[in-house]
Amino acid sequence: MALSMRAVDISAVKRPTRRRRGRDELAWWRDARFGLFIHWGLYAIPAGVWRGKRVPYIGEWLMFREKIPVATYAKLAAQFHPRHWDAAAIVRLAREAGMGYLVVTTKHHDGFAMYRSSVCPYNVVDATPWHHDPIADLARECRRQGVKLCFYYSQDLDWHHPDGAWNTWDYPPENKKPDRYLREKVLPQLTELLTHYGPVGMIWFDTPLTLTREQSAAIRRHVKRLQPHCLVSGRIGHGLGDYSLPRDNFLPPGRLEGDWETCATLNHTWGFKKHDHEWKSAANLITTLIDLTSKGSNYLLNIGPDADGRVPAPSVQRLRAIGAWLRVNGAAIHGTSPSPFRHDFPWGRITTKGRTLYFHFFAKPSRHFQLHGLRSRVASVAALARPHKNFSFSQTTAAGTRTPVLTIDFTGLRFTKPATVVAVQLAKATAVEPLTLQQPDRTLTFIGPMARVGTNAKKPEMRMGGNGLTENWRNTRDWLEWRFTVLHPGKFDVTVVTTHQHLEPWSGGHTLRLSSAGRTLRRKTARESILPGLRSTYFPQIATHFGQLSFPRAGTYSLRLQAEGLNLAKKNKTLFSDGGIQFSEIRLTPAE
Ligand code: FHN
Repeated sequence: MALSMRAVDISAVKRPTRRRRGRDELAWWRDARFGLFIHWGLYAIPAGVWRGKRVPYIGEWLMFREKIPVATYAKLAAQFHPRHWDAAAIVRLAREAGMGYLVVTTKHHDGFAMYRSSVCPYNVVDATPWHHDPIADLARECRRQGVKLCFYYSQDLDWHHPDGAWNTWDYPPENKKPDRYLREKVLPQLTELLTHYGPVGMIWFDTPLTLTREQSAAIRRHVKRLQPHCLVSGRIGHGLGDYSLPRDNFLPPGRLEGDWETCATLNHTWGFKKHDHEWKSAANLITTLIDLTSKGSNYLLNIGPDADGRVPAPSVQRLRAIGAWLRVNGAAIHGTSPSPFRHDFPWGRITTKGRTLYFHFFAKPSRHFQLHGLRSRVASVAALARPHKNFSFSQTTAAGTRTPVLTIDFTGLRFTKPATVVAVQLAKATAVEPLTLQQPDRTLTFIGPMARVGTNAKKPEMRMGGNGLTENWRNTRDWLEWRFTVLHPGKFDVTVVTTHQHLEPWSGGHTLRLSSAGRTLRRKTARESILPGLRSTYFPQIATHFGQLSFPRAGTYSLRLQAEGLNLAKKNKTLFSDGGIQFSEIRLTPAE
């Protein structure tokens, strides 16, 4: 398939994977919440530079970007002799970071096996002067140090095998026989991986772009036949995974249903690139871990060792910083369940374990902190780091509504950056208000997953994607509608936020009609500003100001958002985007 990589991130699964397995098979993975991704292969040698030129895009895609012939790229193997490879140190680093599993590239899209393979001599033992199997080292160390071993395997894209997908510069597409590639390479290599290294936690399949449902199902069956408890990642395609994956580096707008994992980079690349120095801060990574955990998503965070096997120092520092935070606050992450609320809070996030709610504050809470919507009775409140000091609290009902309000007196709370955790013990099981609620800072945020999808047609065409964004919103018949509670009446500025993957075109210029409290606002979505925050890094949150709405009294209202005119430019439709309205949220902020 000819494709310009300029506009493509090949990370998505088109349809979220349904939860298919019993809870037990996923239990270790859900408990871990946090894992280490390792992208290591021949691409670490050029490290993003080819024939003296810096090659844009992620490092492991260099062969594709430069259309390097197989015979030329394969010569890199002769230079692969990593003097500093230390599997024990890498597994120790994962443990120190508080990670419970590790996913290592056994074969990436370049087709080079990073383990001893008798299926194909294009592997690290036979083709390099190192003659060594690093996957065997990792398997041994994972066993010894108690980290679950998982394998990344590129089942679809393979630029080395004549029948693998997407190398059309060496091998004309019309001659390709994908079944032969599966028979000759994929299935026998999976047999090796699942029979030579002991129990494998998961095969992390990736980029399901050309394989049919039958082919993906055959791969899944093969894995389960060899190791019935081995999980299969969502990117096996066709909804056949044991859990779902959104696109790389994606942070959902609210809590997700089912099992999810976001994989993410520490800088921008997966495979080592010597010029990529844009490292995310430790604070950014810790708050991302909290955010994802509160939404029911695991966090798989990547390192890309260099050609000598060294993990870049900034990666090590950041993973250790996350570990230091988790040593104090790990109880609020590991083994937790998502927030009982579907929406985010302006002050932080919530995770849960049994009858404990963990409030993760991203800034020091005000002395009289308030939470709207918790129906359960609270038994006690204490900081996780200092469990002996209890904070006093009260539970009341907001005037004019039946919304419960919890007030905590945080006098004496020591706030530590980037996040301080407070454990709120409930007297009984958790119960919360299901509607969108005005927050104590008076803002209101309407997210897709809390909306009802309505239509003037027989059936809506628009869907709410499992990752919390709208899909196929390409008509004027469907709408989103929310019921919500206003506690503090007044006038509000209304902002509609849409999004896109940053390498792809943004689909804007849609005329939307927003109606609530007897008023209708109309605007064309325009890139007026980009909201600051973690989510905007890879999926810019594009804000269009829609005007103002007033709510005269406290109570329950409804709000509807519908398209009146669509801009369905062809260029906005890509492999991963339907080109329609990519709705993220509506924000109401007090106007005065
Ligand atoms: O194409 C790959 C990419 O190289 C990298 O392995 C990421 C990790 O999620 N997966 C694909 C892109 O989504």
